[in-house]
Amino acid sequence: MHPDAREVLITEQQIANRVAELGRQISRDYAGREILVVGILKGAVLFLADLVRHIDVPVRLDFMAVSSYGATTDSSGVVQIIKDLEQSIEGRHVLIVEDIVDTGLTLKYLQDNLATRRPASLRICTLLDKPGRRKVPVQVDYNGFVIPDEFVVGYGLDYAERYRNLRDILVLKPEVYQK
Ligand code: PRP
Ligand code: 7HP
Repeated sequence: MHPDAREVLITEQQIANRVAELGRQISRDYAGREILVVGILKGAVLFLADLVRHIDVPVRLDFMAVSSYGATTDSSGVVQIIKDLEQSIEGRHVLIVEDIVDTGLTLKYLQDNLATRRPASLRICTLLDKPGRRKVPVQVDYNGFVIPDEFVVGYGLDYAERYRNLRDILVLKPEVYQK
């Protein structure tokens, strides 16, 4: 285990199994339709890359980058678009792919923003859900794992841009972000 981690919360194998299940479920739900998968940079990139390889309906990819955390473990609450989509989503079946829903502020903002662009449908898929931290309600359509209120890293998730490359999802030792 990484020396900055207190425990492994979800192993690489558990992630792989659950991502495959989510892909199968999404494929069934979208049978006969094309999905525009919107990945939210940067945390969702690893999850998205694995997920789309388990989806067997046609898929297009686009990405957005938003900012709310900076180099802290607390959301600022102010969401800013850093990079917008490259294509119109009007009339498309849009699936937002996120790594984690925490306060819900990021996804609520994205959902409201994308809904104004007149997609045919708009759903949310997140790998992790931390309901204990929610400030605004968000309707998540596909969720990998419900997790406790601990700061986690790995499989795309960072603390101050580090640890994204770790293969498991780990609980960070509090002294790492409290110093
Ligand atoms: C993280 C994560 C979500 C958001 C969730 O992004 O990827 O987008 O925070 O938090 P919320 O539910 O409290 O809004 P971050 O701003 O850390 O960017 P990153 O994906 O580049 O790490
Ligand atoms: C954002 C975020 N990024 C990494 N780990 C967590 O536990 C997080 N919650 N919200």
